Amino acid sequence: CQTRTRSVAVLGAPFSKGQKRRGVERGPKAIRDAGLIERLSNFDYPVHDFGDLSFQNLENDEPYLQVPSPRSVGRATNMLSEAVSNAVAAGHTTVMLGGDHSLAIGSVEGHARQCPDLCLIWVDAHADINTPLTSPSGNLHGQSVAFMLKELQNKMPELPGFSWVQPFLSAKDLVYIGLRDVDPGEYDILKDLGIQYFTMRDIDRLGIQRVMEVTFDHLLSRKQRPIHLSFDIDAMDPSLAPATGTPVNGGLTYREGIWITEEIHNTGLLSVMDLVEVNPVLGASPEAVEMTASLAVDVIASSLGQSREGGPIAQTQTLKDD
Ligand code: EXY
Ligand code: MN
Ligand code: MN
Ligand code: MN
Repeated sequence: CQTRTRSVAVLGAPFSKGQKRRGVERGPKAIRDAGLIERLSNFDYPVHDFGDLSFQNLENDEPYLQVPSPRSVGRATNMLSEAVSNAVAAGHTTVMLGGDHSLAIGSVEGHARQCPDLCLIWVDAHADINTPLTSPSGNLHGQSVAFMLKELQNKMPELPGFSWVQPFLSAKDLVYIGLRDVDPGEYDILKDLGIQYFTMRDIDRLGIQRVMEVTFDHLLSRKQRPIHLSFDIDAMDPSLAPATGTPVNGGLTYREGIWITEEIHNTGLLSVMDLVEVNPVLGASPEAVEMTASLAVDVIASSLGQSREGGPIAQTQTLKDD
């Protein structure tokens, strides 16, 4: 995690076994078809599209407790972790296209291998912090953060496929933005661990500008550190992002979403981002899919410096080790 060059890596992760609906594995293609690479090539830094990872189908992946496909998710996230770690080591600002949100276990872990002092901004309608024991659905895309947190280590059963991942993140190094559908077990965890989070109600009350100020105060006031942005498209209002598996009304407006990503870009510290849960099979029409995928492109472009102000969009930045 030393020098960040002016280059971007795009990595597709066509994977859907962290939840039960089909189609989210086609997210990377939908986002590329909406013009991602062309959009990024307008920027004045090189863009490396590493294509899509290929995930094999695992036979005999029986549920563990009530968790479906644990070995498939374990293996896919392990593969993704390697790929993200390599991309970061090569000096790229890395963009991971999902796929479902269980993939973040791999992308954040791989990022943390190169940048152990990273902080995590999780933009989502959901907290994705169930443990296999609190989860109402069993789905691993609703549990990703629980695998990362050191404080939850003794609450996590050993899941087949996950022996490769050890918790690596502290609760204080995480901020949520956009929450509006939190399970009872998740609420207890958020409160017990004192995690900083902003629900949609908090955004209504404070305004998105203040929310971002407090976010950066919380994560960056002691020292500058690399940011991992994990952006679930269902954070956005379903009127803007209908093609997703678990839509929840009352989400971020377009301008709130773009404010978040512009402010993250402006820190100069974005190191890896995920854009997940675009499911082209769930759109009610081709237009609904196109709208969702081009919103994903806007969110990514804005995170990487596309500005409503115009002007130069890319700067070389250097992150120094401690
Ligand atoms: N909290 C619910 C569960 O754990 O099943 C729903 C999780 C949906 C997760 C989405 C992708 O962010
Ligand atoms: Mn999510
Ligand atoms: Mn979500
Ligand atoms: Mn800039």
